[in-house]
Amino acid sequence: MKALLICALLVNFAKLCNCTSTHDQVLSIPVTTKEQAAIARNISSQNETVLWSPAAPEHIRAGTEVHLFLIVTKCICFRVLLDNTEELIEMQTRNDSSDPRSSASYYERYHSLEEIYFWINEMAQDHPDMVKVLLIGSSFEKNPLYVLKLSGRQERAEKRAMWIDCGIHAREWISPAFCLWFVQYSLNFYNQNSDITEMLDSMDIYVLPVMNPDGYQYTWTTNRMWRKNRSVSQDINCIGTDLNRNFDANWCTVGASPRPCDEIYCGLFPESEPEAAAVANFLRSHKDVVKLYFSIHSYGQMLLFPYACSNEQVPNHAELVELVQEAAMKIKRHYKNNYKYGASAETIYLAPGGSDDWAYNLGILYSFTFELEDRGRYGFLLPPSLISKACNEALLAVKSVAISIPTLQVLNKP
Ligand code: 9B3
Ligand code: ZN
Repeated sequence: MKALLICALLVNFAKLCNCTSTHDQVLSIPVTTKEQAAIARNISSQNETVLWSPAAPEHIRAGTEVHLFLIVTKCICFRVLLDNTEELIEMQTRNDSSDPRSSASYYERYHSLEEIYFWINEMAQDHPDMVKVLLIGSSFEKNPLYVLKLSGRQERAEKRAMWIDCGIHAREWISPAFCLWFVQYSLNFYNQNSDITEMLDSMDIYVLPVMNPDGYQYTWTTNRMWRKNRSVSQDINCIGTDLNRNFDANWCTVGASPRPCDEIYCGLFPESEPEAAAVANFLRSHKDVVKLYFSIHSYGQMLLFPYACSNEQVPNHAELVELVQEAAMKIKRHYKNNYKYGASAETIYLAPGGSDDWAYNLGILYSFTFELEDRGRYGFLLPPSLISKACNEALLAVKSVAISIPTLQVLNKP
């Protein structure tokens, strides 16, 4: 039934595209189940439709024949972006634990939450001199939040650190894939690649591969397009808070929603969610050492920095522009790909409660959100064959920014 409705809407839009027949239509929808009734209620509340029968959406029940008038007033063109989503999803979940965790091909696949936990264990076992696993908290459903602490072998008096989190948003699968890629690359290329060696010798690197484990698991089992965490709010009908609206940075103002059913629901209060609270507590207790913060999202190809929560410019705006501009130039040179860059509010949209803004206000003045590929075709469903390109260019950007931070460079002088 959902398919039928969407079908009907698409046929309508198809006509709109060339504008030869812009006539309105009335659909007759035989609603037979509760779920169908919910979908019909939802669609009949849109501006582009008028419910002819019954009189109001709340009267739609199983057994109701719904008559819906589709209003066609404007020309809207569209092209089909993806018409094989089921196939793509199947491809992405196939053989998730078949390759050895040390093989290159392991990093060119997506992995389930359970597999990522095995991977974390194995990294710590295989590299006891460079990797420690820290438990910083647990999710709403009591999944552990593990952070990998990577350290170079060089002893140094002054400890500095950098933080990377992945997987705040469940459906952005390239993000946890990047954290795995980053850890593997750092461990393999320490003492081989000069940037990685310099990074690990001048700072500890904390990596949280999946900030939203409940949501991530849910995208594997139930709904590939889930974004939020899985906490149950007061409103029994709707589940989940947007963790990137739950931090204490102009919390729940324009760009976030106080309604639990919305994708950008901000939660009951700042850090109401255990996942956000765990990250905030860890960073608060390490704020004197953490100089650099990265949060990895997709998609859109953007290198962003604060603020998202206000149109105000941060005091070191010009310096941050320089850092991401340099990184974007390197991506362009090496991978022929265009990344946009700038302050979030003007580059993407005004949005409060984000982790990077909160980290910035805590005093981490080099704070970034990176939006990785897709290049405009697959969206969240980036095929495994494109993981390596997406991760390599993001890695180049992280390295570029990290080795250019002045406070860290000073430490590298003998
Ligand atoms: C949003 C915020 Cl609140 C932020 N501080 N930085 C980036 C974004 C964009 C991401 C979001 O949460 O909507 C894009 Se997926
Ligand atoms: Zn995101």
